[in-house]
Amino acid sequence: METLLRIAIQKSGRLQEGSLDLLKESGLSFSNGKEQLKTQARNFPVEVLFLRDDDIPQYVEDKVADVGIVGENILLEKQKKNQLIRRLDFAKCRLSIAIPRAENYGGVQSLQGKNIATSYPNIVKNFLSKHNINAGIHEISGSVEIAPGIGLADAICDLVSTGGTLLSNGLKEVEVVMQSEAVIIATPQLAPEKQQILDKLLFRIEAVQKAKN
Ligand code: PRT
Ligand code: ZN
Repeated sequence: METLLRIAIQKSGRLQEGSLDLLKESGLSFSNGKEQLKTQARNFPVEVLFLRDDDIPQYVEDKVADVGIVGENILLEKQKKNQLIRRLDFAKCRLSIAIPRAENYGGVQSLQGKNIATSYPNIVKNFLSKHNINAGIHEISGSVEIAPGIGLADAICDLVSTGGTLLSNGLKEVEVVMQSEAVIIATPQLAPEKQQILDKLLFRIEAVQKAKN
């Protein structure tokens, strides 16, 4: 049986199109993607799995997928056995702390004793302990920006790209915790035949990236 490299990408959302475009621009052609949960390239030994981005690091750790495309924010948050192989130059954003616009901010120390709502508890925990801040973390999975307005938290930590969402929720960005973009992750040790396929794909991806810059 032919060895296939299994690549997990986001099923739908902000990473989906960029991920699929990258594979197509690298010369891979697919019969169809979106409705199927799995599709095989016609002209390259690659199989694509469509998953929720949050699940991809675990699938890669468990070797259900060999490689995945996720945001660096997800890679860092999930703390799985994943290797960062390459940054991909799309889905750029930052993970930032924001507070109500009317409030004064005197540096990270102002977060002492506050309650922070976020979908990224591990990243926030590390950030706070690095700065010796004791603050409560309130984990919520979506609509984080409304938390201060409804009295659920004093501050939030969420992804920002244009800043429009913060603005329309009466918040201001006060700390950038990390910068993020789409990245390729892989299991720490790929079988040699799979590594060969990945190397060939990475070579093509590099050519695509060079042509764009
Ligand atoms: O269903 P699934 O779990 O797969 O998708 P999801 O809803 O978790 O993720 P999705 O599709 O929203 O985002 C996927 C990835 O895109 C994120 O993990 C980031 O790596 C990246 N990305 C880039 C962003 C943004 N930019 C972004 N702006 N993800 C989310 N946002 C949201 C942000 O959470 C906030 O609500 O957009 C809003 C802010 O945008 P601005 O432009 O108003 O600042
Ligand atoms: Zn998600």
